[in-house]
Amino acid sequence: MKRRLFSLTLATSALVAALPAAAQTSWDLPSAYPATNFHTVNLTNFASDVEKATGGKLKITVHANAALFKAPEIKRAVQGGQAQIGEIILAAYQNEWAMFGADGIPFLATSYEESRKLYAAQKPILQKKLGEQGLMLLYSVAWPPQGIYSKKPLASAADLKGSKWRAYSPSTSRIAQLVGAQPVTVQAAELSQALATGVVEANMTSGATGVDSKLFEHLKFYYDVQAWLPKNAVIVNKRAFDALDKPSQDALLKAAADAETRGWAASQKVNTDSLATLRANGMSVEPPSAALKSDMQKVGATMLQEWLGQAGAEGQQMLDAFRK
Ligand code: PCA
Repeated sequence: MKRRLFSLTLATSALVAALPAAAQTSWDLPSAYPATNFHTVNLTNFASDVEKATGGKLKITVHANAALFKAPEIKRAVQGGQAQIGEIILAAYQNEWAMFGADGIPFLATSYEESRKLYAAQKPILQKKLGEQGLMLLYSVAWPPQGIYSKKPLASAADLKGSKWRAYSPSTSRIAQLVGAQPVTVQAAELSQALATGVVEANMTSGATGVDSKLFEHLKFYYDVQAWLPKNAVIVNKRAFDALDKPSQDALLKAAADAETRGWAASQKVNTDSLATLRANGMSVEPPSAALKSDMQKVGATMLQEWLGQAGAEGQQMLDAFRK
């Protein structure tokens, strides 16, 4: 009896000692891109804003470069609560719900201005869907416009036939099929390695990822097609959010809104800077020929029809809102 009382006292004092620590919440934030990537830099600043605004009550640790979860696993990890918060690329989840892929359709929205309009049209349904999945959208930022990297010069899409094409989403795989290339899905964190081992001869991505993954070491041609601007989104597990006190929730939402503004500006700047870096590293950076452009536009038109077939009335409504 005495002994039990003793251990009870011990347990109580342990609990008291743990109290100040329990008042601090620590969250893990998996992201799939390198620490120097503009999205990741923005995430790090976001985390530090949150920590400052909450007086250290909410600490978010950013795990860059797919170190905690691989890119395609991040969404499920946040849904399941293995990570409280995470950054995903929406277009990668198009097979789960067509609307996630709206910003991955070639030539639907090709400039920052159009991309913002598309985001505005997408946002309400995105929030609703994520809400149903026990998630919340905190903010979303576009990647720079996507162009074609190739080992060989491309006069038209026919020159892509048979080439090994790296994809990061269902739509980038579909492009490969439509131009007769061989799609292989490789996440950004493994792209350099895939190039070094020769499993990739062409791909579509941004200047930003071209610089991150030093694509100029293996692919000498970049065609600035400006085909679409896919978005990353920072999502939080709703239960984790609800467990925060109100001031911490407000601080998180405020920091997210600031990060969104910062991120879009950074994306635009990185676009210009990274194309210059590609050139400085000996890459040919040119607009596509008229033939290559029109071939890719045809691919885009096919994919928009296919996407509408997948997305149904909800997709059409979003498209109407975007085009208004
Ligand atoms: N970079 C990411 C997605 C879009 C982009 O510009 C990647 O290549 O995986």
